Amino acid sequence: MTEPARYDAIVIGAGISGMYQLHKLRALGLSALVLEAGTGVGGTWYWNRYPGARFDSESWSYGYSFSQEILDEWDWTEHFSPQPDTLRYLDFVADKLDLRRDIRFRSRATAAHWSETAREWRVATEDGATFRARFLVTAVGPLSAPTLPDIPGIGDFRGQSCHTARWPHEPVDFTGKRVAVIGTGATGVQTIQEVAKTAGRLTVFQRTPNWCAPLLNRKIDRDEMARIRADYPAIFSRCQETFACFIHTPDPRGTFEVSSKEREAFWERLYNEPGFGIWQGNFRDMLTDRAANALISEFVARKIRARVKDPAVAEKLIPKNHGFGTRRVPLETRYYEVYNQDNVELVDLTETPIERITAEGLRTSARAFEADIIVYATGFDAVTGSFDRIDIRGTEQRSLRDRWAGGPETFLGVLVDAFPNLLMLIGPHMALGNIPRSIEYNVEWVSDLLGYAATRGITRIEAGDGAVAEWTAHVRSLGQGLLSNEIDSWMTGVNRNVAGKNVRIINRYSGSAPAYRARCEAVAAAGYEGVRLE
Ligand code: NA7
Repeated sequence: MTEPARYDAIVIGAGISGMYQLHKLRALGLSALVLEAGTGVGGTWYWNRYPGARFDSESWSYGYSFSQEILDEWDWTEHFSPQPDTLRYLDFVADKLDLRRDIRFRSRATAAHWSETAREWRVATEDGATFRARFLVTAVGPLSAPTLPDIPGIGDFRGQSCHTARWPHEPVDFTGKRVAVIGTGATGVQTIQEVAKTAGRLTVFQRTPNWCAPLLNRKIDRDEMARIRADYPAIFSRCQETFACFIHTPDPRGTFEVSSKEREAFWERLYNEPGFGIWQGNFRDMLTDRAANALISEFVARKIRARVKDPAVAEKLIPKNHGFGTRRVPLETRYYEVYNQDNVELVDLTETPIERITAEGLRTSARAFEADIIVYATGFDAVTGSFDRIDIRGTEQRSLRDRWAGGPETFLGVLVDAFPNLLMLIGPHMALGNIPRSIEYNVEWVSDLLGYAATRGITRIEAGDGAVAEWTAHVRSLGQGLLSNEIDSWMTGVNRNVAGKNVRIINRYSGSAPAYRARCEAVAAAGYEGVRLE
């Protein structure tokens, strides 16, 4: 019997965070192995190949900022990059940094167990392999465990069916086909507006409408790319200062501090600007003051009514159980106009729920729908789901899944006590804004900690007494008073397709990114106060 190969660190996931983490581990002189379930790099952008998938962040604010060479050599061609280009970008980065030689593809991690005696993690993959490492870094992503709807008969359908996050690598042709799309989140919206262009008949099955706003994407030509490149230092320093690392940040004014004329003009401007400005750059009280939120919601409702010809359909598309911005705002390109097309029908599942999937299509309480293709845009077991799918066991074989059954508990979103040498990237309790900006900070903080440990002969890192309780209480208190925590969504940890995920929890940090970084800096500056280093 030979012992499994041993590394200084194992990273689970070769998406944006795992790729950068590998690069940083090498720079520290540590041996590293990345385990990746897919056949290529890219994580989210590898898996989500559905038609219409693209950024809602400005491309030039989203890419890696750490390498001047990458910034110099990569040209973005659209302000909001489509998935195939983004995947090409991540492949380019993997080539540039020569990452693939330390990535084991087709390797889904199924278990990770801590051995106190060996002071190491043992990680098993689906294909039966085992690896050992002093440190385990999870780079599994907050939106990477897709969930199919809990509807009877899902295996009975005889046509083609696919979850958007498990899209085939070969293109799917919708031309003239009868297509059913279930789900109207950010993914559903992008899919629907694309499929509607060619489908013979598209039926959208909507349970909860979302407040969508225009994306206003444009191409980037060479001259504009040159200007963007010259502007990179300013762009990235702006992203460091904003609330959620976007180029947009809340307006310091309150909704009622301006006249109704000024307010209307401001919203009109935001609605006609590209990107998340209307969500991330709106009045500062939009997500905390009910009256303010009701006003912006009414503004967006008016836009929807103006864009959808049939007033009854428009009303179905206007959310009634939550205000604008309290769930993730899908950005759209002529999404509402899709419902003016003769080949598109909207089915409101609150009136007529789906009873079952059948061999020919699906059946609601009102009637049967035949389909050639069913698209499940039904989302993810978010934030903790990708951890739950791995049997992670810390000291005394305690399970992380059990530990987090009542909601995640962490220190800085990076460490959990009783799970020594486990370091999480973009885990629970992290801010989820313009995510690569948070990823870079997260990876650099973790790498600094590992470097600190390496130079001091530290072989065991664990959140100290009280640190997890204090940070968890802090994260929970930040969530108080936020209207977004009063509605079910992946942001509140609710997914009714997953057993035990029907209660709202605080799973993400809702303070500002600068405040988060300040706390992490203070911890590091005090010799990693709150972390037990042995
Ligand atoms: P979301 O935003 O979680 O959306 C999932 C959608 O699927 C949503 O409209 C759900 O309705 C719907 N859904 C889920 N289960 C069912 C069942 N059983 N029946 C009918 N409809 C269902 O996921 P996305 O992939 O769109 O986006 C996730 C994030 O990834 C996104 O915000 C980006 O940041 C990237 P519901 O609202 O639950 O009533």
